[in-house]
Amino acid sequence: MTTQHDLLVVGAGLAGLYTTIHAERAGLDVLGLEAGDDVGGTWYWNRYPGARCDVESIDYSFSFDDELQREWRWTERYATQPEILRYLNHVADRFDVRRHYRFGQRLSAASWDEGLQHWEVRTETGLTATARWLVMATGGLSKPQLPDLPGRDTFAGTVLQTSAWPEGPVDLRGRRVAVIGTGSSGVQAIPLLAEQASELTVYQRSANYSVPAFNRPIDDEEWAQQQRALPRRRELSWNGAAGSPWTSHPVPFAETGEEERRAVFEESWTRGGVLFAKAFQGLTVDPVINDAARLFFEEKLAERVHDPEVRATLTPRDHPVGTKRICTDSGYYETFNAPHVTLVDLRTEPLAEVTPTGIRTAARHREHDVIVYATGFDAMTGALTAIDIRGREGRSLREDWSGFPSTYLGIGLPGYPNLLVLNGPGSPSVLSNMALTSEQQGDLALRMIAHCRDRGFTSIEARADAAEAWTAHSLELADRTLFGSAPSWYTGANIAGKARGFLPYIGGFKAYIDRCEEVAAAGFRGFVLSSR
Ligand code: NA7
Repeated sequence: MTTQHDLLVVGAGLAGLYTTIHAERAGLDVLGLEAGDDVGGTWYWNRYPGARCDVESIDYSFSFDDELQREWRWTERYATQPEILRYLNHVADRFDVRRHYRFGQRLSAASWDEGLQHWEVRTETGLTATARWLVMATGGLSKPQLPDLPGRDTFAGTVLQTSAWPEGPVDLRGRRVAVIGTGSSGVQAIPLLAEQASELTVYQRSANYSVPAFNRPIDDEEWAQQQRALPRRRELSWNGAAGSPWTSHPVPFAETGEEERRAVFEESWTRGGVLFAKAFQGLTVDPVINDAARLFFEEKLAERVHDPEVRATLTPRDHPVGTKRICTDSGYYETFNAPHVTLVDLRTEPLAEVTPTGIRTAARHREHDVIVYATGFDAMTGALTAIDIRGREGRSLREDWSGFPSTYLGIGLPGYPNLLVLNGPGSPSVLSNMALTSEQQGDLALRMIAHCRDRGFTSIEARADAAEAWTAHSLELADRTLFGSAPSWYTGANIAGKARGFLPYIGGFKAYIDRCEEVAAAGFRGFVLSSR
């Protein structure tokens, strides 16, 4: 039986949960569909050892409910995956949101019915439903990428993937473990895998910049202090470029002397992780500042890795600092000082094939009992193009997005009325704190719906020219930075055949909010509103 609703929300991660909670409050009949068997989104799937958020726990949490903010006590500066998943379960319980969801329901198709002015969706298990509004809260990093390596499926040992890690303990003691991939996931997992494995071999294609998290437990005193500072911290985050309270050094790089520069780099280093890229304004724009950051990083690396050859392999060569997301680690580089850990440089020793017993490179064969793939995601578009989405006159999103995706503010797609994409390409979300961007995106979607309902419109659709202009603006801003020179998932470079271009909006969270507010205040300028 096909059920009928006002709104379908796909996904039960941060954005989906927020939207569903607030849709109910707005009096909408909402059905949530989630591929996982419970809430959590990213934090449901990515259960690999060492998985942590690289945004501080106090910031990476909902701000919409003061009691929720006060009652949830984070235990560490950077929360682990289990703790974030517990938090999202707490949110789901507290706002009784699960009753709106059907779990274990992965969307396979969605099509717009122009006559009935609604979306009809189907899941892989055959569930069907209709609704006037379809909110896609499917996540920016949720379509895993498993490389098509020769012989991949012949491996007779254990195959693990960071983004689909099994529930419950995985015993790797005494086993010869290989890891392919050294992005954030690999960098977080490797130190913990090394603690268990008898031999750990890391196959690295590109070296990344990784900065220690300087993680620590939050004691009662720090917690009390954080609570006192929270209102101000939130205010700074909502007005900041990345949804967090941190800002760059107030003095421009060019006006600082050597000593001041070192002090600034040192301070931002000890802030930890991705915050290093914020040391100076323009660090990811100006090659001179970037190079100074690179030299500082390389000095730190020399302190962390003893063997000069291993260190050289771990030194990033293919991108400026911060133009791929800086990894936030806990003992990553130090792991390579251990005698049972081997680093294989796939640049000099390309991977030839996976065999039933291990991995063969151009140089030799190595035996493994376990292969861990930490090979990333088809970011920002992959979760949507995996679904057969059909808009007006049967047009296909998969086809439309075989080139670079054109969106209006990330949320609106020309040709797809009432399809609202949260944290989509053209939004700043993956460059920002997802907890706050999810609130902003959920609100924007619900405001668009309310605007239509209050005025008797049955559909809202981004105009093609508005989407083109927004996308061109977004690409133009990215062109002014060093980001385009990095072969990253931000630009689609990690997926063979994917159209290249900087996918997120780089103008900053606050600038984006301001633009959304202008558009909303002008009656959702740039969208076509109609009634049938
Ligand atoms: P990433 O950052 O995309 O990293 C994937 C890693 O896997 C990266 O080192 C890739 O090398 C490597 N990779 C991918 N395909 C291959 C093949 N075929 N052979 C060898 N190595 C390969 O994904 P993560 O999951 O680590 O992190 C994603 C985001 O999640 C992160 O930025 C945070 O925002 C949270 P490459 O660099 O492409 O040469």
